[in-house]
Amino acid sequence: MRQVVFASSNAGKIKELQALLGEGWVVKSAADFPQIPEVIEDADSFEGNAAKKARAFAQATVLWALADDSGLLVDALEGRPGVYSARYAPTESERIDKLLAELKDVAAPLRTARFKCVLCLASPSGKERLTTGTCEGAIGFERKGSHGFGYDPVFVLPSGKTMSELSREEKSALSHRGHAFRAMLPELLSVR
Ligand code: ITT
Repeated sequence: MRQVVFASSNAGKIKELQALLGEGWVVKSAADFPQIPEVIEDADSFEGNAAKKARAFAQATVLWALADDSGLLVDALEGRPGVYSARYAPTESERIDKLLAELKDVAAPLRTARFKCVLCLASPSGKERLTTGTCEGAIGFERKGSHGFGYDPVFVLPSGKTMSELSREEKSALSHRGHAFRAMLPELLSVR
């Protein structure tokens, strides 16, 4: 069986990546390696943070490591929260409340936004590969749906549904993470 460690503590991301990988893999995550210190995400780009997380886990575990650095870029906020999406407010619910409050006077046509995901696959011997995926949408005025995680309940797709109204399979077919993952597949299949 192929083995990979997800350099992530985000349960939502881990579930989505695990489903995308499918059968035939032994998948570990940060929870299996409590001795590895938390990686400080101090790069100013998704690419920099993804590479930092993947490199740290590949070196510490001597396994291939896959890291995901992602976030929400809102046009009316000049790209914020961006790389700071996880740190925009203390909890998921407070992050959505803060986003809706910041956009309260912004009309529907100006609420455009996108999710971005950068994946980094790093080998224990120091090889690294980065892929990127984006997903276009807009920020709604209220939460809708019960699936997914993070900003999904207020991220409205061109279909009019929020990301939270999609099943995991439907989300992965069009999401930033799904696109970045499919671009990474050839490299993942070379993992032994
Ligand atoms: P790890 O670094 O441990 O992987 P994290 O949550 O700190 O977990 P990031 O620094 O990459 O991860 O922050 C990404 C944040 O962007 C995440 O916490 C969500 O708030 C948001 N986000 C990313 N992908 C998302 C998605 O598919 N749906 C909703 N929100 C998402």
